[in-house]
Amino acid sequence: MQNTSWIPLFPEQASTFAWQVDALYFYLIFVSVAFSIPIIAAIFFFSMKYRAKEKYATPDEIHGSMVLETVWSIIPFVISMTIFLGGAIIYFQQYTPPDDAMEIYVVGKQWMWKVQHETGQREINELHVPVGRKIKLTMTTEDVLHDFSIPAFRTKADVVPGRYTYMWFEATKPGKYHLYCAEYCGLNHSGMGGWVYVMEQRDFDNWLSGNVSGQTPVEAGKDLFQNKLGCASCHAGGAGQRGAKLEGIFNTDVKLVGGQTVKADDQYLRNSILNPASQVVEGYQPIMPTFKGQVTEEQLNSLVAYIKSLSPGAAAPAAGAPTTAPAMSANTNSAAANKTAPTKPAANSNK
Ligand code: HEC
Ligand SMILES: [Cu+2]
Repeated sequence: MQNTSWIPLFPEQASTFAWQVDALYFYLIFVSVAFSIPIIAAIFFFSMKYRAKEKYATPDEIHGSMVLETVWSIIPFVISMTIFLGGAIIYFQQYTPPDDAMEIYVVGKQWMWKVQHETGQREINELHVPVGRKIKLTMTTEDVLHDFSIPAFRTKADVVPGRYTYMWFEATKPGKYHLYCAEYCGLNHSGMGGWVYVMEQRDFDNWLSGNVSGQTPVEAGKDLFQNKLGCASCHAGGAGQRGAKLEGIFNTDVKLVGGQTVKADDQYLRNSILNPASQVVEGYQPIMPTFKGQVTEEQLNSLVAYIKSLSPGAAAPAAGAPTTAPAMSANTNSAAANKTAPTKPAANSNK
């Protein structure tokens, strides 16, 4: 959406974070100005008042003032603490994704953003989200460091090779907002951007239904797990099971050989697939082969999503979310059926 302010110094405010970040920023500007102006005025005033009237005059000595020292220590202390608190509160909010967020996977790659929705839709350099819903992005990259940045939402986060980083936001206004890579990542870094489309829930549902594109991450993960990568040959239940139990482990504590305990979060699952020998589960032999180099980041996301789906209580908070999409993705192999299912796109479509 176009910036309509008369001096376009700031991007639009389009998320719940935006006013907070701006308020903090204006407060910093206010504090800087409120100190700079009196200091500059005092420099001029004193240079006039105390200018040398006679050469080699001996000025009066000053022996210090307890009151003055105390005042000019305490006031700046209080001010800097307000700045610290403001920053800390916003930081913790932004970097603590809520549990009930809708999850979307993002993979950075020189020089594009690949996005996958839980319902299977994929997009490149575009991100469609519904307005007024909490959205959590789980992000990683196939090559170098990138940084996912949406100025209108006042949020950005590094996207780091070999691990997951997270970002969350809640868009407040339908519209089209710039999306950037904010970390220099090579020749076409400046072209690594796109658009975030914030839509009314109804329009978003229509968009989802018009874009059914194959497997959901969980389905893709299941396929990899059972057929393509042969994980099931060790991990399927039954008498011959050689691999650790995966059902219900997400977000629980796992005991490792050596007595250590780790939490089975996304990072741990990811690492268990890439470097199984580095964290061996207690009671098992380190026989699991590494899958490093054999799976792409997107496949890894799918495997992790699938393993998470084996722990229904702990994962998949989006299941209860108000969207018709999961029902529609059930008949993915019938695109025609999907086209006719939903009502006509709303007149105020924001695309
Ligand atoms: C050769 C048998 C074998 C294969 C094939 C195998 N695993 Fe494993 N896996 C194991 C064993 C044994 C463990 C427990 C010891 C360890 O942590 O390395 C394990 C542990 C794990 C863990 C950690 C489980 C926990 O309870 O903390 C995950 C996650 C996992 N495997 C996923 C996979 C995935 C995904 C694949 C396929 C890409 C796969 N495994 C293929 C044998 C296997
Ligand atoms: Cu980049």
